[in-house]
Amino acid sequence: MNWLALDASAPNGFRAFPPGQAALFRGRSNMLTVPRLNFLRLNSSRRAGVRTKSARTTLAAAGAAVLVAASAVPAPALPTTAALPTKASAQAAAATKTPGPPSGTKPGTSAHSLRTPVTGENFYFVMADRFSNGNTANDQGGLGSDPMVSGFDPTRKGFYNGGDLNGLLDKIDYIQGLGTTAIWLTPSFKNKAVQPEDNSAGYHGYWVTDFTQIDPHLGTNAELKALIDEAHSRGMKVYFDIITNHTADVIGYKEGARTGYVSKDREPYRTASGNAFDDRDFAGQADFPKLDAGTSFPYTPVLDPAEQHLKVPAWLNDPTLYHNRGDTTFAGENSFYGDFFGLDDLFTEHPTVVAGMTDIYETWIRDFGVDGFRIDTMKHVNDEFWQQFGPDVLAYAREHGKDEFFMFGEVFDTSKSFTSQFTTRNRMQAVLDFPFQDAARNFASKSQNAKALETFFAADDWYTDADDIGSKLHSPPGVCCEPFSLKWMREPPAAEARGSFV
Ligand SMILES: [Ca+2]
Ligand SMILES: [Ca+2]
Ligand SMILES: [Ca+2]
Repeated sequence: MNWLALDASAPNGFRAFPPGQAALFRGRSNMLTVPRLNFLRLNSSRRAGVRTKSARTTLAAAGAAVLVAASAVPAPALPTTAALPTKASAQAAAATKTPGPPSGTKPGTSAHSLRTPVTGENFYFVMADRFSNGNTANDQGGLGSDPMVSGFDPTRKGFYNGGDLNGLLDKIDYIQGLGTTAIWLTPSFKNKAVQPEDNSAGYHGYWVTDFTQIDPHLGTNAELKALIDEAHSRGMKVYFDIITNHTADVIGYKEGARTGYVSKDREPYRTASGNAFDDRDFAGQADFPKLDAGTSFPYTPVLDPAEQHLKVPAWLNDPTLYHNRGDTTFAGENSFYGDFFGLDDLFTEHPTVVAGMTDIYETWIRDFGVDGFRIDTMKHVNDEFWQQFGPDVLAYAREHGKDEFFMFGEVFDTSKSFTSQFTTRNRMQAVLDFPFQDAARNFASKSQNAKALETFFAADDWYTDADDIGSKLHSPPGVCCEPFSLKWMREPPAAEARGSFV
């Protein structure tokens, strides 16, 4: 399929990317006018009784793009070098695509903190494995020629195709030439190369076994450092796509693999000495009860002897730091506690997990200067985890000179009453705007009345939280600022100012 991205400079507001090229998701400032243009065109045509299929189609396609991004559906084969623009043409393109300042920073007006510091960024969202092969020596990840071991098979979409960080670095002129100011990498840590049960490989990065190392198929930590340093030297940022909810499927159950979910009501957690308790009563707390793999869980976690020390850091090899309740059906309690198709769901209520994940990601900030995180599967992790992780990581980043450090979560849900909880109660900076995606798509491709869009825009107050109060005291009337809880998904009320990073 082609990828589509919102692009104010394109005739219809969208830009299509040919197969094999990663999508460019433009930052908010350039996207703001796009929905309005489409809405106006559609509305005027409806009055005239003309079906505006193209507007609905393009907007719906843009909405679909985020689902592709979020679930890391494979893109087609890698483009050849010849398919990419030359440095000269890229630079020429850059000259016409460099974004202007956010409107809130016009001379004479107060800076609009909703739009700083990230809103001026043009993101290039890229899966290194599908971008460009800069080093064929790493294609098999050092695991030999058998695709079911190495995970490398460029003829199959579900396997590594050969792209790597060197390929990104080689073509950074091209990426910058598109007007990119921030590169957003899909998960890039070392994965379990192949999960035979799925007949697929970890090219997408969501099956992590080592959170301290770049996947050998993609390169080395030194190559990542080189990429980030080069990006920084050009004034570009680099964002990581990170996971705290689960690791690769390494733990099995004595009772059987990928088994059905067992609720806490049916089988409560038990302390190492066998007493039932509710983990939520101790979430994030130092007095969290001691657990035992043999007595604490509804299923008994077991490890293949060859994989007992597979995960890094070493604390991840402790099977009591996982929920061990069987597969999720993505509903209710099991949405938090269940395994995604066998992926080992971390016991994110446990203080050891909170501290361990915080340390992992702070290390990437300290040693590599990463500029921010897109956080995967946020809605499948308990509130208390985010309430500690978010402020701690943000404070750490700022202490290490990353004044514009920014995290945004994937809360795959279309209800503002739910998504907003993560930026209010849970103290995270931002979430991706799936409610907007849903509202726009319903209007654009499902023939829903525009009234639903109006209702959507009118409901932004769900995102208002305590740190709005102080900022408003320092802002001119009508300007709503959130210096800490920057919510780039939430725009001022005026419809023409709405944009969304779908
Ligand atoms: Ca390669
Ligand atoms: Ca979970
Ligand atoms: Ca598992």
